[in-house]
Amino acid sequence: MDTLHRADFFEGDKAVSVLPRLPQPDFPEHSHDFHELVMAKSGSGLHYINGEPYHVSKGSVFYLKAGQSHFFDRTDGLCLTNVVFVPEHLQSASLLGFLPGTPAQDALPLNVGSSAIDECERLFSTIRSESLKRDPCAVQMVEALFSQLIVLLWREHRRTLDITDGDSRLAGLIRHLDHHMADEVDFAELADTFGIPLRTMARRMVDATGLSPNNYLGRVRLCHAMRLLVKSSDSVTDIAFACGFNDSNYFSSRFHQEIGVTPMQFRKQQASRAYA
Ligand code: RM4
Ligand code: NI
Repeated sequence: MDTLHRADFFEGDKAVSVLPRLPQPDFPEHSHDFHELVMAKSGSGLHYINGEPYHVSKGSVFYLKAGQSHFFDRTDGLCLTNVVFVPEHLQSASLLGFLPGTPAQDALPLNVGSSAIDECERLFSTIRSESLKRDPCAVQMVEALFSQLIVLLWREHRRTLDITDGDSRLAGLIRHLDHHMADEVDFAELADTFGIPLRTMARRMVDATGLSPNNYLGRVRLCHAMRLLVKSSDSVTDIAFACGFNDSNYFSSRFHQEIGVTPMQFRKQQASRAYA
């Protein structure tokens, strides 16, 4: 597997670099000797981090530390921006404590709302133009802007936990699906619980996740199934049930349709990958 090196991605003595991927082209699994914040702007796909799949769509933010491996799969118009940085070179590295845990620590990716995405975009383009400046203050400016980005993400993370906010009600519903994917899901009931009219829920789900409510639920279930196939030795039938499928054959055929291999083949592939 490739390791990307800091020498190839930073301007001068800058500790931060903004790399737009509009769209993200196919890129093989790799790790870095720097840290990478990935923020999706539009489209959707699967983001594998250390072999574990996560749904990615507008507003998903992932924090990858040096040494973690990742790649994207089943992308559909996925556009994102990478903010890469070298913590040892930052003067304000203590700020990094504000970033939520990485998926490897079992935290779900962070999600930010539309107005925060716009604010991030503005910061991205200022960081890019400052990166090209040669005066000594540009290094400070890039770091100051990067600090703003971290604070913005931290505040946004706190905001999405506040379920009285309109945007956050949808975020709450999505979080609920993420955590209760094994249960039978009644969308009308959920719409009611989260105070979102059923008619607008579907539209807002497509807007937020790039997928219809049912397809999103299917994706969360498949991602969980992939994790269980790799991490446990449970039977395919047990895994199907643990992920909310009540028919193991239906589960296997959906899995094949989405991932291109059967659950057992997937388990074998991943096992041989681990020893490669
Ligand atoms: C690639 C891809 C990778 C990133 C490099 C710098 O296109 O986005 O994740 O590490 O760029
Ligand atoms: Ni990368």
